[in-house]
Amino acid sequence: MIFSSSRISVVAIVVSQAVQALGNIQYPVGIVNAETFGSLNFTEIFAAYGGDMSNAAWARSAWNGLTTFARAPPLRCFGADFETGYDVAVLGAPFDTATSFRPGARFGPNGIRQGARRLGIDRINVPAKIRITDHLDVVDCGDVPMVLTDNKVALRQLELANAALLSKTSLRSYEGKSIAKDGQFHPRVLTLGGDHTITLPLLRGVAGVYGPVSVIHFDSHLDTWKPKQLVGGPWLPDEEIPVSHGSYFWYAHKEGLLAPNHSNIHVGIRGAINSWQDYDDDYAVDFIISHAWEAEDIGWRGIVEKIKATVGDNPVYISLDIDVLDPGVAPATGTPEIGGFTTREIKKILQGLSGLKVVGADIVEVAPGYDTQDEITSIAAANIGWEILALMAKTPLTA
Ligand SMILES: [Mn+2]
Repeated sequence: MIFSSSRISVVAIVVSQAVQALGNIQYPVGIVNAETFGSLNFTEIFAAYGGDMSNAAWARSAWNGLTTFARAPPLRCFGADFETGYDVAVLGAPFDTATSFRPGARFGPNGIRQGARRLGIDRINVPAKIRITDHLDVVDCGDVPMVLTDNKVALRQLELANAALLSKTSLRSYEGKSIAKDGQFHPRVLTLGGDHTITLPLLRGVAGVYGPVSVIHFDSHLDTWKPKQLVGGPWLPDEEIPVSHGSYFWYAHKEGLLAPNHSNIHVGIRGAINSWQDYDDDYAVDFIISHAWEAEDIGWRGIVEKIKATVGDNPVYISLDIDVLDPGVAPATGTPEIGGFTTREIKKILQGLSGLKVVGADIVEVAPGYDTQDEITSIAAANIGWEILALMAKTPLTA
């Protein structure tokens, strides 16, 4: 930051007056005076106290500095730092104008970052027995600027930003062949939403790089509704009905982004439906369903087995709606449903997915405005992101 010289002189006079007023009283911390003020070198001063003034160190503390996801280094991925290499990009998608009930998920990215302040990408995940930074260079790219006035344009902005990150080669490469269509190793993206509509442009990105992906969709709702079914509305004959946070998977299937033969799975489903036809329509877009009550009926082990049997050896995309958790542990979301997973259950299920080739992931529908004062939802969402990074760290994308 550059101060004008007149501002510096005004400040200098104020300091000088303060020094005079204090007279001979020696305050142990009073080291700035009119003589020293002009030559203060803040970089040197902080270095003497063990301060690292690099960009990477900016976000390395739990309670001061810049707030990034799990203290990942901040990076201008679309600007000055475009050439810098990394393995995983955390990306914010502040968008909530396609929700059917409570809006507010545009504040999700920074809510989740705030919830992640006590996490660290360089801290050890004890049950997973892994330190993410031993295996991956993770950066926080900040948020995609998404316009507030036109969903189509906003989603296109995200699609372009995501594709820009995926088009790079990752910092690390591995023995053997990559599962990417071009045989190269590309960065993976963990996106912080945003309402669930953002998953459509994100799936376009990974399907472009890896081909159709098996989606593991954690949610209380199916999100495979046909566009018209969800919104009804005033559409003219043949008019295109905009995508929403309940229909994006229908579009994804239509675009060929999902792996075929029912190799996609919803986990934690419990929302009410309008007709049993909804379940038939869901099956028609290549998903199978694991309901929330299976946590009791077959337990986390049974759910993990079901997921693994569904996705096989396919490239996997994890899309997690925070409403998969019970509103008792994650109330700050657009369409809460009682009877959801506990945070302990979701951690066991995610840790059970070790070995899957996770090509990308998103955490969506966190609307911090409805959160408790102690940020319970943001903390849950952040920890889920940290578990997903551990899965990425465990399994490189080799064929
Ligand atoms: Mn959803």
